[in-house]
Amino acid sequence: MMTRKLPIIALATAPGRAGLGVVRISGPNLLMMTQALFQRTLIPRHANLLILRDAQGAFIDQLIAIYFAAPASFTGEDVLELQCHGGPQLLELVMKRCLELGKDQGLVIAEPGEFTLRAYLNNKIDLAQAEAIADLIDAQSEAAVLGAARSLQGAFSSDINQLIEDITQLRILVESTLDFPEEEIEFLENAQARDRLSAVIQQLHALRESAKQGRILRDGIQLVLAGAPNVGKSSLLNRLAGEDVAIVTPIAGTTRDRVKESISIDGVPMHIIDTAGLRDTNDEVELKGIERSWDAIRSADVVIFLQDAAPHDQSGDEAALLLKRQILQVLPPKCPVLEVNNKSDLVDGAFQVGPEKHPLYISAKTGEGIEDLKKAILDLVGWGGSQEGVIVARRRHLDCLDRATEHLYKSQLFAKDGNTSLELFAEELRLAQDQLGQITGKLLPDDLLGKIFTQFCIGK
Ligand SMILES: Nc1nc2c(ncn2[C@@H]2O[C@H](COP(=O)(O)OP(=O)(O)OP(=O)(O)O)[C@@H](O)[C@H]2O)c(=O)[nH]1
Ligand SMILES: [Mg+2]
Repeated sequence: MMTRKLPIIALATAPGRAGLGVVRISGPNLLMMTQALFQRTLIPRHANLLILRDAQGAFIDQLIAIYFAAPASFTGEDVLELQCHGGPQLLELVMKRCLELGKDQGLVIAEPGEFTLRAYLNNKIDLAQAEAIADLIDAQSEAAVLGAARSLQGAFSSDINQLIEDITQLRILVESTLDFPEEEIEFLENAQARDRLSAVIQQLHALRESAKQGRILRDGIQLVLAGAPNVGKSSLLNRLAGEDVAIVTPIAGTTRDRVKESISIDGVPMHIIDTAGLRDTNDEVELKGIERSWDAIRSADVVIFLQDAAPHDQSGDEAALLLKRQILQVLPPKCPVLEVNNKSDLVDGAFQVGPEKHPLYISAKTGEGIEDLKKAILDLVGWGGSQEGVIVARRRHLDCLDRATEHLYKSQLFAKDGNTSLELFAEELRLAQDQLGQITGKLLPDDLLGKIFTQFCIGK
């Protein structure tokens, strides 16, 4: 897939019935194919109203064809877009006819992400922008759309490139000093190398923060509701979802399986998972459900540990404490647990509700405290609240930013040593730069490229 130059074709719109369906073809030279399809040469970038016929001359569809001549196209190759009527069978026929007529030139069905891959390989977009296209299409909230659009327009890439440029300047300084060892003595002071390095690290931190927000927007938060049976986990899910998704009864052990529902809090996608109440039981079905509860906790971004607010005896407190310890033991690293007391309506209002009060008191029944709970969840995951300027980012980007930061920290240490470690200082700068380059694809291990693009859908 990585190197093939054959023309490719795919349905660019979603499969199914619609007003329009768009078939897209990209290749090094499509003029002959358009000639064969429509018996004429198309004017580039014009909407051409044309009729497509099958091999016997029978009418298939009247469509709008737009021809983009290389390199002024999405992929950088010749591109032909056929805007047809959006019937699945009709589009099959259109594709079939194109494949027939393009056979001699080797026209094949595109692999997932292949159009975008070609755009990337032909330097139309960088890797972060290519990923932003997929993120824009998959965006689950308005904020995620805006964030992906910002990345696609190059906001993320230009921040990365600026950092790379700053590091390059530092490297040029160090390396020219290495070539003239007699000047080395004064280098670190004269060039204000340490200050400049600190400034780069600060900018990297800011970008990391923004990218972290962006990842939350892109992937959302896995929020797991866990606790003993009957504390009101399913009721809370229903309250947050605004509808009766899970069964609620006064019987302990009602929920046997995970129940998932996705909502959006302040534009942040939240995937809520209600779980079977955790307790010792001999019921085989319930045991299986409880195993799944633990699995959910193991892969959570945030766990709400729900308890019954009604006063209980000491044994109840001890059981809760034990359960909390067990949960803390299996949590993924850095996953926060929010302790929440439910059924506040059953307790006299002797406590105050507020995100700063722990544990938080809520009532899934009346809705009391739910807004504070939402705020507390967003705080816990580090959601800054402002979607202004957020760029959508991926785990891969965060990892690169983290590794770049590590290398800059190391170079900072070597800078402390003064001139004895100048070469190591320069080497760490180079490594940091490599990591940043991986984000935009300037420096990318080959296998990674394939991995990134095969996650796209066909037609992108
Ligand atoms: N008064 C009051 N009752 C509640 C509240 N939340 C839940 N309940 C009741 O508590 C009982 C158990 O609620 P569920 O939501 O099924 O509890 P659960 O934690 O999902 O229970 P399991 O699925 O068995 O683990 C039901 O009778 C609910 O109506 C609340 O805030 N106030
Ligand atoms: Mg339940």
